[in-house]
Amino acid sequence: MLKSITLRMISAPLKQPFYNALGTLTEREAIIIEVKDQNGISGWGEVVAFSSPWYTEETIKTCYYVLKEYLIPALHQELKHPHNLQKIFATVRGHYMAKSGLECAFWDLYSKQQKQPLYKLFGGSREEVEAGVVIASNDVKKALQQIEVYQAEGYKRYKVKVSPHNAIEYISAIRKEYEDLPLMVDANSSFALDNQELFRRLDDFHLMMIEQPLEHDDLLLHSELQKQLKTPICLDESITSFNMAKNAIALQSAKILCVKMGRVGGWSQALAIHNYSMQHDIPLWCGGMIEFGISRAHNLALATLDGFTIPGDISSSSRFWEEDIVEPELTVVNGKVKVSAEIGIGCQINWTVLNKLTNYIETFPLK
Ligand code: OSB
Ligand code: MG
Repeated sequence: MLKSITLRMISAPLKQPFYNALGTLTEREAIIIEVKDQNGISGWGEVVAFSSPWYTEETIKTCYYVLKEYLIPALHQELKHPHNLQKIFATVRGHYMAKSGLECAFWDLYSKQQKQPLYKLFGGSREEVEAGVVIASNDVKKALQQIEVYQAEGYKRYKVKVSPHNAIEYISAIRKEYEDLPLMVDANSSFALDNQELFRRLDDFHLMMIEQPLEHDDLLLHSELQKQLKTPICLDESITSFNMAKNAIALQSAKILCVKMGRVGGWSQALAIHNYSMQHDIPLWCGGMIEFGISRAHNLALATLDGFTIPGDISSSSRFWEEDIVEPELTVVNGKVKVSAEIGIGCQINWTVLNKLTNYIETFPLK
């Protein structure tokens, strides 16, 4: 039997500003969701929408509203299995980021009730996961310095945020120093199909992939571009749900997909994308959202599944935060993260940090 759901609004400054083609981020808000059962066991989820709609339509405030007004009131104490959430959530169109936070909290709770590590529920087989990191700098020299630091930690994949104005400058400087670095770029939809010269030059840097070069909702244009490129396209922003992934694969809009559980609606959708992509030989990696330790722990569990063959945005807690809200913090050692053998998401709440970052709390008893 379920008891209550608690929403905590938190915020924390980033250690360094996060520069990308769409804007600059210096501060992160999130909603931390706790689902409690009658035995006092808690499951944890995190809403990874941003404070404003620069990257997805949803924001922290739209998520809070939809959770409070629609998703939480649709739940009841007798909810037996997290699988049943899909049907309940289908009464609300879209709002996948709000749904994801809540669904993730239920899966964590369920796996704790079953006394199992979460990743084992879904057949995850890896005990460690290869880690990738993002370079989101406004200066080539600083980007090179960051790569040097991350190389010392052994990261297996380097994703550089670029715009049409700086892509060649960044990538040629990096390739000059690191000929064989596993390198990719993320354009965050800032390129246009007629940037022919830019694509021709990028194609010569043996990049692992170009992430979301074109508009966030244009699968046809990506399909057109992929025909002209040697370098694989990876879709990020475009993959908002299982159906979008299915459509992108059918249209050959990308050769690789980035799965962000926090954006596609949680575990059920992420698993559907995983299974479908494996059937169609589309390699996957797990995308990050500059999130706190709870969402990272869910992502890490997702990345243990067989279809996730490319190192994702799985970086140490210390990449973004002075202190994370979980303990132990997520730590990359020799380019890998060990998957916890503990039940659920495999980490505890660091209450000192969580309380310090919390701006607002509301608890909803379940009827
Ligand atoms: O486009 O992949 C993106 C972070 C926030 C919003 C969008 C993106 C990102 C990242 C991932 O690049 C960073 C991370 O969490 O490691
Ligand atoms: Mg991206």
